[in-house]
Amino acid sequence: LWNKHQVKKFENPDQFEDRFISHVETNLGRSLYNCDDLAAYEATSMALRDNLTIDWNKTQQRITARDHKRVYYLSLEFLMGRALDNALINLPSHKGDNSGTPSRDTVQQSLDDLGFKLEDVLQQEPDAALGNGGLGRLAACFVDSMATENIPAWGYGLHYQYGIFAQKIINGYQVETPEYWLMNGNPWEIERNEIQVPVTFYGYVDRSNNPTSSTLSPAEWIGGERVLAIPYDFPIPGFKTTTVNNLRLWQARPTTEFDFAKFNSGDYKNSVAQQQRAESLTACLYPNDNFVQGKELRLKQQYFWCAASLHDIVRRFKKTNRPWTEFPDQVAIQLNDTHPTLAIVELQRILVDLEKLDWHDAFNIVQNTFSYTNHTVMQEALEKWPISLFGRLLPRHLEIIYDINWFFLQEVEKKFPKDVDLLKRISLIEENGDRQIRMAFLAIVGSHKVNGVAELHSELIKTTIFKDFVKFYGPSKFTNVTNGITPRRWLKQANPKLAALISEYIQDPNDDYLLDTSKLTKLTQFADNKEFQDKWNKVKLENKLKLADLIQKCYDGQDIINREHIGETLFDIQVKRIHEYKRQQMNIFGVIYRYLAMKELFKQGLTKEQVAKKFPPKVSIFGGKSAPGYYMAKLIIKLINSVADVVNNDPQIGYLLKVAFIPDYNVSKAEIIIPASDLNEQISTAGTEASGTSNMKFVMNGGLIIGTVDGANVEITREIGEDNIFLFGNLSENVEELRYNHQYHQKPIPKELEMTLRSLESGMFSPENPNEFKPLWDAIEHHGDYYLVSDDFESYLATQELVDQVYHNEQSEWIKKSILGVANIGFFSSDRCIQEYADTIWNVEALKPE
Ligand code: DL6
Repeated sequence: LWNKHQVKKFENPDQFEDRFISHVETNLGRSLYNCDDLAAYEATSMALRDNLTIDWNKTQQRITARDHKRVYYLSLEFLMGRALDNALINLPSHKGDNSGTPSRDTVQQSLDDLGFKLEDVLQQEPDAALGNGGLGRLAACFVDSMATENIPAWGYGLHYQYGIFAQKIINGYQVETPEYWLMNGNPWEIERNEIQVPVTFYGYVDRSNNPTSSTLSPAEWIGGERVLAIPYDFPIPGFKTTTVNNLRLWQARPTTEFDFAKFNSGDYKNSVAQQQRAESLTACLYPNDNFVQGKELRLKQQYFWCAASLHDIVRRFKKTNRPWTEFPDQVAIQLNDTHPTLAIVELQRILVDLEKLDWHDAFNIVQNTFSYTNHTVMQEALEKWPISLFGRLLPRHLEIIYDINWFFLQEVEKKFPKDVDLLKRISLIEENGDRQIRMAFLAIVGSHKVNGVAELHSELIKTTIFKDFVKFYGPSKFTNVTNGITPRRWLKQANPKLAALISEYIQDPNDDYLLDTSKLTKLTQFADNKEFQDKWNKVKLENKLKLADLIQKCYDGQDIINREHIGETLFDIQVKRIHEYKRQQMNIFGVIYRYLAMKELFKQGLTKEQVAKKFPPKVSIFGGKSAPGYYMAKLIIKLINSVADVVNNDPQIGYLLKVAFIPDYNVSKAEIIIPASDLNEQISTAGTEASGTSNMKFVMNGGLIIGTVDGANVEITREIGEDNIFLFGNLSENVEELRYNHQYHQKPIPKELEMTLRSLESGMFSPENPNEFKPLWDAIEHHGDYYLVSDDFESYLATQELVDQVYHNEQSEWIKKSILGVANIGFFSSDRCIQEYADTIWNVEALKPE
């Protein structure tokens, strides 16, 4: 009977249209005559989700039937962006396939026939913005690649009601507004009410049944507060495969144990208080990037998510009836930063307290199961939790951490007897002042591999923050997996015209290069080809016009960019979180200097054409959010907007220099912004940006980098050649000494920077309050210039001059560099990363559909 009634995927445009109409009329309860773009988006998404769900079921059955090892990727952030276009790109048939199966183009045609424009329908979807920046978007690229590479994998995260805030710019200042992305429901998620995992907090540890009273023996944790974790599942399609993986996001719900006593006694408010508290647990994403705030609610989020995910993972494993010793053969858990480190402790608790394993056998299983990715060396981003808070929330987990530490320190002592300083430095507990748990250290001890995210970063962690661990474990526990991005979204979806041009010239009508990005090297032969260069340039121009439209919309219809001159205007873009270490302040200082220098030339009587010779047309584009409590970052945003106000309204300057700040930078805006760049800024202080991933996205879209020798810029240079990137600035090995010098010697700052800072002081950009930007110049002149702006400013300006010269005087050279960048960026596909993780860390093989 089951076979007779098998649910079928739509396989041709006609069936797609049937499915679409059926969703409109039944699920949405609308008629086709009363179907707007939003309903069309919902019905299209549901039709596609139907197909994906069928493949999802088959994928899961296949994994279970083969008893195959699974990977679990634990990340507090998944910055997914929009799902519909991504699902369309991943539809099974492609150009050259005559099977009639709908491709993105045929769905577009069907929608057209039904009276809708795909472009408008796609716009209806809000971004799933459940992340802050690079770390969250990396997780999104990874789930895409794991499905594409047929790795049996699940992502686990939280189903925040409010993702990252929506950024508004009011009078030049960032204002945060909540964004309820689930306002219209979400056709991409399946709420699974049949699964409800209880999660406990607070309470005490009961040892009355334990004759030894040792913390190493099973104990009972009597929790004080209980909530339920409900999963929401998102199908994750792969490219050119029917593998569909799962992203499971947990949402907190109150238990049904409603306090009737309080209710009956008329205490209505308190009878529901606990219910409300439960729901607030997963209400909001913490909006900090590379910074920890140390709030109790955040720790609760972390435990809630780890406990629910592990419960799920263990339940699935137990169904195999294998002995516990085989757990690491069946399960690999990757910790995306230290946020999920509690999973290590929770698994140890499950094995010792619930499954009654010997403590050491259990910890052996734990270590062989987990691996940890570090994403930052910055002190302010390394998680530490005060013992007092931790012990109150998770009393049994604290005991387990003490035991892990006890055995670990014993091993260290054995290997390095009497090195008390080492013991202090390496302990999982920081003893200075308020005692705190060092989560990164716990993640290292509980894992079998630790990786950084670019070569330079992976070396840095070994010589700085984790130096003692390398001394103890030896270097082999530490490895590198350089980050990557999915070329499906960041080339095909974001830049369809460039993708079409590439597939035409490298004669790859089926887009196989999106799976094997080494095929992009075939572009090298066309790097000097005039016809190809012209076509390349035309695509760039079209993308720049699209971005000009977006900017115009952001500026309420004011057309900042002169379209007549757009072809000769260099689009110089820096989009990323606003952070002092990423140095948007240096970029805007550079813009100010350029403006002042241009004004000086005008003052000397030069004509516009003469000024343009020295400072050719350029638009400096910024985008990015600041953490709400990050004063300096917010001031940088204000400065950018204030400079834009002055420069954009200076008739003498006109189209020669414009500045734009695009509010509310997110994934779908990035898909418009990145393909339009000529130049992109990757200018972090050397040694601070672990990898960066927008650098890869820009190069994949034909943008050239101006950047420091930092993060993945180093390997990008190696891959694309140093002639095709504009590097400048001090190297990471000199940073410590430069910082030291700033503290102890007054070094004169370069005259260009001096001129810039004095213009700020004069009130040129803040006439009502000349002191408004004081903290920015003070940071450089009086507070040690921690981010070394004064040390890199001259070489930054000199390199910008070189950029102008090549862009304007050697156009063909510029395009050649752009083509060679794309040709050699293949290494940075996230498919390559996932293969490296699978081979060297997870020990898992692909499981291909038959
Ligand atoms: O690895 C992804 C991404 C890197 O590309 C960035 O360079 C790095 O800053 C970022 N790190 C974080 C760390 N935050 N925490 N926690 O977001 O990771």
